[in-house]
Amino acid sequence: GQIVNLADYRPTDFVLERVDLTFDLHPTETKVEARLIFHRREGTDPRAPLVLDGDELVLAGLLLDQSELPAGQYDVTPDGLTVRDLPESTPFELTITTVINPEANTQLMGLYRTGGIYCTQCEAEGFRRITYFPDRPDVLAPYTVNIIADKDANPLLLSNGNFLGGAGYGEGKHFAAWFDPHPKPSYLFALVAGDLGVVEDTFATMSGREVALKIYVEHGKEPRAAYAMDALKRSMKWDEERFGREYDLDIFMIVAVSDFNMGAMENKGLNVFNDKYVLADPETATDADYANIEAIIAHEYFHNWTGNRITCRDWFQLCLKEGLTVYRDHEFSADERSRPVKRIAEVRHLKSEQFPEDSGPLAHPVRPTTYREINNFYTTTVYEKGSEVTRMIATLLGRDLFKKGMDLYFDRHDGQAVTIEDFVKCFEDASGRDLAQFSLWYHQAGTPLVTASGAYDADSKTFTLSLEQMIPATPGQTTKKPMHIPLRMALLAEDGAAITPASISGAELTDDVLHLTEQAQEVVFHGIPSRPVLSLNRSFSTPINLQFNQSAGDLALIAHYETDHFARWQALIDLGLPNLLQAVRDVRQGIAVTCDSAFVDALLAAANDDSLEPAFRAQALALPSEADIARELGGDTDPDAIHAARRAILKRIAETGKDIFAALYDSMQTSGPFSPDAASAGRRALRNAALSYLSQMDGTPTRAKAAYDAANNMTDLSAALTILAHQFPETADTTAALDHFRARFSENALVIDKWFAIQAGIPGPDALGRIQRLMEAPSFKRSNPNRMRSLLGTFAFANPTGFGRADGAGYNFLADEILDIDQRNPQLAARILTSMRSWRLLEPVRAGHARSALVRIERAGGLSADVRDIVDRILK
Ligand code: B3K
Ligand code: ZN
Repeated sequence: GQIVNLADYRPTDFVLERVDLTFDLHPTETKVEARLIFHRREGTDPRAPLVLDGDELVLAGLLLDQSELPAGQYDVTPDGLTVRDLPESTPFELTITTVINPEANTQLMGLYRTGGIYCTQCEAEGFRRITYFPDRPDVLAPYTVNIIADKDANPLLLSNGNFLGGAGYGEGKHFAAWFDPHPKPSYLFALVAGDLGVVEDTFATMSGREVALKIYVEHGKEPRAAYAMDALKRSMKWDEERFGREYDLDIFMIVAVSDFNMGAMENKGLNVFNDKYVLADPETATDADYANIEAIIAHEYFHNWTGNRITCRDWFQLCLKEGLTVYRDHEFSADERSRPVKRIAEVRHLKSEQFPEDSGPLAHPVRPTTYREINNFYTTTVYEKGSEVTRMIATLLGRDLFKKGMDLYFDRHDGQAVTIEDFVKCFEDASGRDLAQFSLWYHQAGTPLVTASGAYDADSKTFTLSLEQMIPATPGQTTKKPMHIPLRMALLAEDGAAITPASISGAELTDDVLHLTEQAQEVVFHGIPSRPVLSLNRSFSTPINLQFNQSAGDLALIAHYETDHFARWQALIDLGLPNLLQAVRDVRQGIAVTCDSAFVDALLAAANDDSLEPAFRAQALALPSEADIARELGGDTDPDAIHAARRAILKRIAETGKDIFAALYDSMQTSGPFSPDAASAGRRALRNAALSYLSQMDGTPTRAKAAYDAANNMTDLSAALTILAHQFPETADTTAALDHFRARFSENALVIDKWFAIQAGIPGPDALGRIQRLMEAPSFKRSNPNRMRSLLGTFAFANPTGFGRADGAGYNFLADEILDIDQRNPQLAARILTSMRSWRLLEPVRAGHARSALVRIERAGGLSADVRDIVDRILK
């Protein structure tokens, strides 16, 4: 890949007016005729050639205004087509015929085959694998699409927009025509053809239009699409109520496919989904699966306005649609479920995925200024930190002004391809607030470190808070400016009551938001009658690392009294972390692990507090992961020591809380028919957390085995199986349960993915051998991304002791696999390779092994641009 720089952006020389595509589908030789009407953009060089992108295309015909083009007037290269001597001022029509091979398309970009159907994935640069085209997001046009295909094999012919009509075509073929009136960039193009079952419904929009809703799945799987349909209707309603956004076509379709590089794709009117995020029933889907389906259905639907109606000027602006749409889907889930529990889950995810990215070799700004391979920028920074930045705008402006800014954005930019600057300007104009400093959140990479310390003076009745911010250096950015950091806060009295200061100096305070804008700031709260306990960064109002040495007593008080339940959870984590970190040091020195009883007591008090929702209590019981602990330690990672230390703390909690856990295990049982609602899911989560602790205490698989046998839904079944496999590997009970599970669900690929993932996560040095044996299983399909992610992805991302085996065999194995996958599916290979991004934090011996494995990848011949980009940056 060539380096692409934001600074080099300029509009195209030609304006695309209309696109007319005809597909004659064939598994190995699909013919695509593209009729493109262009005119030269006013004010551009009248001799400039038309340069179109292309990738792995065979050009079979080229006409200008219906006449053959002389060979001298165009050039074809491996990455494009250049046409010269085009009309100066009149529109012209270019007719391009290409031949492509969907069957051979293992990259899953462009037009490919999966499970016997034709499907497309065009974002970011897949459309150029279909025809020669100005394949960039700022080229918008209405599309007409004609699809011709064998009728028996492909009764269904779908594309974007509204259905125009269809008819027989002779020789057993038929055709269908679609028209999408909304000008769109090529990355939103979609085509699906094949034989699928359908679930149908309708939605009446707020202005009274009826929209046909269709979800297409493999025949026989229709009942498993009911929840997705329900989530879709709720999303449509929510977007009308919360953002005033109405759907804009006669039909909205979702197609579920089993081979897909990511979660789903928001193509206009025709979303294509990884079937993992569509199909669910109680027997085969966990509560987490249901929640993911709801969130992803919502996310892709919300893109219709944030992404499709208003799109990105260039790929540097990716967070314009992704950060904003993630924010919208987070808000949707918070409204549909429990806001604090949702926030806890978001922050856990942000800290475990985005924080490591932002502190390692792959760190980049939310709005980057340079890339080599755009596929590698669909990152947790662009998505999740991008969402956090949007959330902070909402926090700074307050609900009403934020809404005013969003309305202005929809109004001002509908139908356009715009930039982050355009987006931010809408909030400045709506609120009158200067967001220049705030915008650094888009441009400066790295997680800010905020250091806080407080001092109470009883004589003057003042509480002084000293705040300092530091933005760490990141690749390409050594010096940083101070940012605008909105910290929600509360002051609590010893009895937990809120203290309202008489006045404050040294910082702006709006509602409960304290504005840190300088590198260092001293904030004085006046009229404080007694020593306050400060709850800082409530609801995680800003994505920072906070260094604030609060006493265990203060944290316990927050954990007990804060009205913001996120802050309660955070206080419990902050109570626990020092114990976990000390335990790691103790294990490494061969000393017995101890644990502060203030932490265990606070944790058990929360677990046992019936006034709290069960889902919250389950979150409280879920200790930071081994990777989280490694991150907090900040280097010299010894995965075995971390594992042993965490286990020791878990055991201590289990023993102290055994009566509580036993009682919870009984009382949290749900009765009646299964319901995936958040409250029932919370009860199951708490019950299974209790089961896990009880099993730790028992030290035998008996209880988990009984739970496995009694389970009547996938949440409980997979929880019990995970406890068996991870706590009691290779026991007779575990082996029997794994065999039973495989046999029972052998026909269901998504459940077999769980079977692979659970085993890939079994800790310890035997993991690698297990992975290698599992890869020999008949059900292991290398061409299926879900299967690869469930086995290799889980091993590399979520099994620190197995993958990080001291002899380096795990890293070496992964290097071989990456090189192999890269031959077929570079995007997948590059994604799995990012699991090695934190290699420099390992203790020296492991770091050496990891480095050699990476160097081996770097030196291998024939790397894709995707893997080349990641490995170069990780090693730099
Ligand atoms: N926009 C797609 C992601 C496309 C990834 C391309 N490599 C799904 C989403 O974010 O909604
Ligand atoms: Zn998205």
